[in-house]
Amino acid sequence: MKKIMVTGSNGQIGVELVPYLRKTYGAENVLATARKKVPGPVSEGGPFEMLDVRDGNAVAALIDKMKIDTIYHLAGVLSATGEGDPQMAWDTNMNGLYVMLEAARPRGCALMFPSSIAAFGPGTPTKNTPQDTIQRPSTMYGVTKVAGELLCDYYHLKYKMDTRGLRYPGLISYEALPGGGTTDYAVHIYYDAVAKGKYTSFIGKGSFMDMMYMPDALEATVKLMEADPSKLKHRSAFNVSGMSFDPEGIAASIKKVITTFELSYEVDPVRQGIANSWPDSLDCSAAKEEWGFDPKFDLDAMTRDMLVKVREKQKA
Ligand code: AKB
Repeated sequence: MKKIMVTGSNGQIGVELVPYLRKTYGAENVLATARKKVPGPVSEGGPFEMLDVRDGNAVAALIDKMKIDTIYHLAGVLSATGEGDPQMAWDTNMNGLYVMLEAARPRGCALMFPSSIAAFGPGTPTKNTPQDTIQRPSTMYGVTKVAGELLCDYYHLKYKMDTRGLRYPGLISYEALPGGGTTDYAVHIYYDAVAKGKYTSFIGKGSFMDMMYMPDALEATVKLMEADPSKLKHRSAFNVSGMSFDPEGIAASIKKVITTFELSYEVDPVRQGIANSWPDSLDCSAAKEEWGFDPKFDLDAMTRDMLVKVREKQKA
């Protein structure tokens, strides 16, 4: 059985990936790590350790202690937070990744790297964005994602390390709120739709971005890590997406369930600028062909599920 370590386990993906991995591989085989211990399934449902991913000695000691063979390296700072403090974003995202790669390399661990649609930039074709295309991002977060993709590919080429990764779009989920991202509006809108029947969007009308519902993201992440390596032509940066919409599109979907829902705008120039630099919709054919990426949720199916789950959460 695999012995897995997850970093950044308290984040939006981590709080769901850790239980998903524990269910799949056995709770005792999945070590969750994070900078802080937060009561809940991540710290209580299996092994947990506090970890700063920039601390190479601590990372190496944990890999050795738990005989880890696979790392899901989720710790990182998102786009809007990264623009607020670019130096901190570089330190966490790049130094953290470098430390993880250097600890994983001599120990033969596989490593999953979460890249993002942020790895693209204003010069990238915006519609049906190809798997291999121009990548000149204009945010520090995007710079760390392109550099991370390249670094992981390099470790595979140079050291034959089993590095793999996805370019996540905006992820929509109800277990934990995202923090500091540009696509976060597409989560907040469901919470406000249930609580207030209206939402004020910080992203403007007509700004299309790729999104995916968390169940599809979890399945895709583990499917990639389980994929037959002989089928992988790409490694560290697969385009994946479940849907593409703008604020009007998600509002129209919510209105099918909450007919009185109202959307207004108070555009945040920083996050709008970031959104403008990202693709409208990705071409995910490489992920489909090389390892069978197969998302199930479209916008309306996700909306129906999110509204039920957020309602349950707000009642609790
Ligand atoms: C963000 O908005 O920063 C993230 C991402 C798309 O990487 N959700």
